[in-house]
Amino acid sequence: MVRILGRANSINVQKVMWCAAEIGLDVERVDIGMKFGGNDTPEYLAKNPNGLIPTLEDGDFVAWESHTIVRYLAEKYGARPWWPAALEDRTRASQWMDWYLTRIHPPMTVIFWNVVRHPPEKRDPEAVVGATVEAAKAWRILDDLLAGQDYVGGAEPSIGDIPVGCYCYRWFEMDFEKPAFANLGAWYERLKARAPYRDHVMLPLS
Ligand SMILES: N[C@@H](CCC(=O)N[C@@H](CS)C(=O)NCC(=O)O)C(=O)O
Repeated sequence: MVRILGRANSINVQKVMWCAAEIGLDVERVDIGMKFGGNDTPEYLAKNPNGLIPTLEDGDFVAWESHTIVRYLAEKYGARPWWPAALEDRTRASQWMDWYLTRIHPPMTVIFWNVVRHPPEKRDPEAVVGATVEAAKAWRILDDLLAGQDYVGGAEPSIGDIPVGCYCYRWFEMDFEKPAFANLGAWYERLKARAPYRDHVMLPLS
């Protein structure tokens, strides 16, 4: 059985678990990271020298980097629409996965740590304000796109929805002042209608 090493409240583990559930793949997830520890042992570092989660084990094959794992699972075990049939559609999906890394992740991680994860005395409200401006510039791009289509790759969901869809939950559910995005909100409602998204992404933020 495929094993995913990583705690359930990690956004990077959530991407992989959501993907596995959408393609109907049973995986075993092992709690590793933060309060569970286990990611700094020689045994873990031999699998993932970054000491980060998630790590995939599929028989003897080991891989890390959540987006790489999502692509691997969708290509090996999935089918369309999650792994699009046409190269152009897969490339479009991949584009939004890379866009997450360069445009959405940097400001959203600042917001997350300063609204949720840092203890109150360590939170920096100014940093949240600045990061919200940056995040909103990026979300605006996706909001504009979603005015004309239901999912980031077009009419059907795909792996392209997965990373940004995970941050969409955090954007809407974290308690901080933010601009409204109607199309993004409608897409969020479509994601919320999916049991795999509710089961693996919509977990209490911690
Ligand atoms: N680019 C990596 C980032 C991995 C990463 O930063 N993981 C975080 C959790 S979201 C981590 O391992 N933190 C240390 C820990 O949980 O102990 C990926 O997408 O897999």
